[in-house]
Formats: sequence, C-alpha cells, structure tokens
Amino acid sequence: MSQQYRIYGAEMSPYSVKVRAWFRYKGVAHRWIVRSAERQAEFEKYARLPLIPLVVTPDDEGLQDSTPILERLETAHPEPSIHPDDPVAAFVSILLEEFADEWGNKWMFLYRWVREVDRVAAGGRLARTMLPAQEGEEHAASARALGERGHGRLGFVGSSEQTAPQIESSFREAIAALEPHLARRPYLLGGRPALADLGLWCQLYEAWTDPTPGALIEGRHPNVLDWIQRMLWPRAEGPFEGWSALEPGLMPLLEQVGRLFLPWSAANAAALESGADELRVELDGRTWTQKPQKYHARSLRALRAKYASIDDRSAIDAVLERAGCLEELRRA
Ligand SMILES: N[C@@H](CCC(=O)N[C@@H](CS)C(=O)NCC(=O)O)C(=O)O
Repeated sequence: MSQQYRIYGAEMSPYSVKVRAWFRYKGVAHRWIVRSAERQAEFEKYARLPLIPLVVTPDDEGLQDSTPILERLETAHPEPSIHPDDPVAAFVSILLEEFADEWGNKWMFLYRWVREVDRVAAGGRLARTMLPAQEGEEHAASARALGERGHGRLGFVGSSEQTAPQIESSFREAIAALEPHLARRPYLLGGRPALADLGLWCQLYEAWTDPTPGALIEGRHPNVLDWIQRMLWPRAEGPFEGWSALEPGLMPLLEQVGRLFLPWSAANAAALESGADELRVELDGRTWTQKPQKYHARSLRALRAKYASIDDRSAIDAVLERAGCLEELRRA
C-alpha cells in the first residue's frame, strides 16, 4: 500500500488536469503519472474503462470519471470545501460544472481538431506524450495519424459543419462573459476555487494550449488568461461571495446553459429513450443534429437528482427561471 494517491492522466486531457487541480488545491499528496504506452499494463490493472483520468487511492482502489472522483475525494478531504455555503451559489456551481463537462468540452474538442493548424500542433504534442520514444519521421507519422484520429472523432462531441458555428460562437460568448466577471475576483465564485472553476477551467485551459482558441483568449481576455494560469495551482485567497454579488457576472453563462446546453442534453436523453438513432433539436433558432450519446443522458439524470434533492428550492428556482434553466431541470 502506498501513502499517496496516483493520478494516471495527461496534460492534454481536460478531465485529468481538473482532478489534478483539486489535489493541488487541497494539498493532498499525489503522484501524477503520464499515461503512455509504457504504462498500459499498470493502467489496465485498475481501470474499468479505457479513459483518463484514473485515480488510484492509497488503498489501491481505482476511481474513474471526474465528477464522481471529485465527489468521493471531497468527502474524504472536505476542507477547504469546493462548495460554497450559499445554497444558490452551490447549485449554480454544480450546474456550471455539468455544463462545462458536457458542453464546454465541445469547444475544446472542436477547436483542437477541426483546423489544420490546431490539429498539427495537438497531434505533435499528443504523439510525444503517448509515444515518447519516437523521434523524426516516426514521430511525424504518429503526429499525423493522431491528428487525423482526432478529426475523425469530432462527430462524437456533436461537432459537424452544421453545428460548428454554434459551438464556436458559444465559446466566444462564454469567454466574453467571463472577462469582466474575473476582473473583479480571482475565481468564479469569489476568493477561492469552487467545483465550477475546476469544470470550466479545465476545458478553457486545454483550449488555451491550442493555437486558434489560445489566440482568442490571449488577444482580448487578459483576466480569463490570468485565471487560467491561476487555476493551475489554485489557492484560497478569500471567502466565497454571496449569490447576489455573483449573479450579474454569471447570468450570461447561465443563460447559455438554459438556451443551448439543457435543451440539447434533454433532446439527447429523449432520443435515447425513444430509440432514435439521431437527435434533432432547435437550439436558439438553429437546427442541431447528431448521434445521441449515452454518457450525457446519465449525467443529466444525476444533475436532475441533485436539483430534486434540494430541500428549499424557492431561491434557486427564481434564479433558474430567470436563466431559462428551470423547466428542463424539473423534468423527472
Ligand atoms: N467523463 C469522464 C471523461 C473522461 C474522458 O473522456 N477522458 C478522455 C480524455 S479527456 C479519454 O481518456 N479518452 C480516451 C481516448 O481518447 O482514447 C470524466 O469526467 O473523467
């Protein structure tokens, strides 16, 4: 038995750096192990699924899937909490994490693989991580193959020629909304990082490492850039703020949740339920079609269960109503 947690992950994997940022914030001892071909046997000993991150506890238990990993770790190491006491801010933080994991991931994945400049850069970095012994022509060939593989997988996140403009405008809108909000506070909910920071940051951090979205962030969003760098080693600089101080800055993001993410996620779940092999939904006046994905339906159920378990929903309901999020969350 080792005293430390182990994280099998990669710098280019948003959910891996999300979990690592939690460990760094909490000061919980951990070893970061880059998942590569050389570590495959060790990885498979603990992993149920071929996905990173994989966290191995000091008791040698393997954990996967970043949201349940964080829930489990937070129970074991509750201080300082990543959940604010203010019940409205606490649920908004959970909602923004879900939005980031399931929708913000589309930003990151689309920008990484759709254009040649980003695909070349990401393919090269990924080849170095996964196949570190390769050099020269061999490395170049792997980089190309990984770039093509990424490009070929764009459909899994619902990205297509039809949906790409909407995904890209959603990204630009999100960073534009974050910029003034983060000019006034170091983290999304005030003086310390919350679950929402971990979720949203990891997608934007990854986007920032790719040339096209990196330029969009760096060119006009200096406060978002500072936050991206701050979140690599997050620390408590002050208390969380109450919801009333946060609402003006976070409302534009919540409105995106209500306008794009929740209707999309609900349509995905409905398509799976009816056995349809295509989901088709009008999002903000544009048609979106893709192959439905089981994973998102499961996490939407978990989100609705968290909403339903809140005892007194009067304050949160007023906010969710204003943001256009209430109806979809209430559905059983
Ligand atoms: N929902 C999971 C997602 C994990 C995930 O999708 N990991 C990706 C990298 S970020 C992966 O391991 N992909 C394997 C592959 O691309 O082969 C989580 O939150 O941890």
